[in-house]
Amino acid sequence: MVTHTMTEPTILTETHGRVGLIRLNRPAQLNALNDELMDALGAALLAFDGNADIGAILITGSDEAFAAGADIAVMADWTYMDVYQGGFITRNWETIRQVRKPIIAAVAGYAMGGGCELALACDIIVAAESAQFALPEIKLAMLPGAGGTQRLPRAVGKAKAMDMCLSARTLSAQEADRYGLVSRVVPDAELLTTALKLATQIAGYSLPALMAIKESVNRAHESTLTEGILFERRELHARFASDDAHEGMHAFLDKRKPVFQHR
Ligand code: CO8
Repeated sequence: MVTHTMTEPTILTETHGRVGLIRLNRPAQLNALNDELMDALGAALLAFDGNADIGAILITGSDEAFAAGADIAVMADWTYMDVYQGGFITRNWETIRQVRKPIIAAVAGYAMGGGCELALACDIIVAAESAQFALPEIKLAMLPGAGGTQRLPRAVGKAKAMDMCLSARTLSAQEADRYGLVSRVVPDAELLTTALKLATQIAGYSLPALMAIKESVNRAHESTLTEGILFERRELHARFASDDAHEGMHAFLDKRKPVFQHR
């Protein structure tokens, strides 16, 4: 299903089996992320997250741009009070953190500033060969303020993160792959089919197990090793309360395909 409104929508949503697909849709602005788009993106993410028929979410842009960053035209004259009292970023950029289902970013072309940060907030990044990743906010005398200074070093380490944040260095898809910023690189023509295939594969697994894995991996950044291992152990024990885990193990032993009920 494609969603249409009278004015051109800033995002388009479709479902493909158990995959919810969100396309960023401001082509004339290279998908620059304004409030309208971020509000719509947040609402679509929460709707898919709350939909029992969806197991994984895919976010993509156009062939030219995943997103060229926050909308500079909108921000140029904002004051401190505008952004502080308005809760800029917190208000609608952080919705993605609430999503418990796996989110895959399929990135072609520019992933700049907030576009790169949006991709970094996803769980898996599949990059087309044309993808370019940068945090160029320093050129505006700004800073990567949608999680970039925190998620990038966790992804690629301090050396590459400082280089990118302080010099505005752009990484090619191959460099991003080598440094650990992306999960896979594919030819541009195969981006969406590969990402959809991956999302479909993931969405076919047991949803509560996927959610537990996502939460556990994310916990690795939030805790000591001892605390993280304890969290993981609790999540593992909780799998034994799930019908799907028993079905998965018995199906293996019976040499048949498991039938998951997502519970
Ligand atoms: N915001 C608004 N409009 C944009 C943006 C943007 N981020 N990026 C591109 N556009 C618009 C251009 O203004 C242009 O519009 P028009 O046709 O009306 O002139 C159209 O998109 C096409 O862009 P270009 O003509 O520039 O296309 P090129 O192919 O020549 O260049 C680039 C593509 C290299 C991506 C270039 O557009 C560019 O450098 N864009 C800005 C990238 C950038 O600086 N991004 C970071 C923005 S700041 C940010 O994301 C912060 C995130 C959260 C923290 C908030 C603090 C800032």
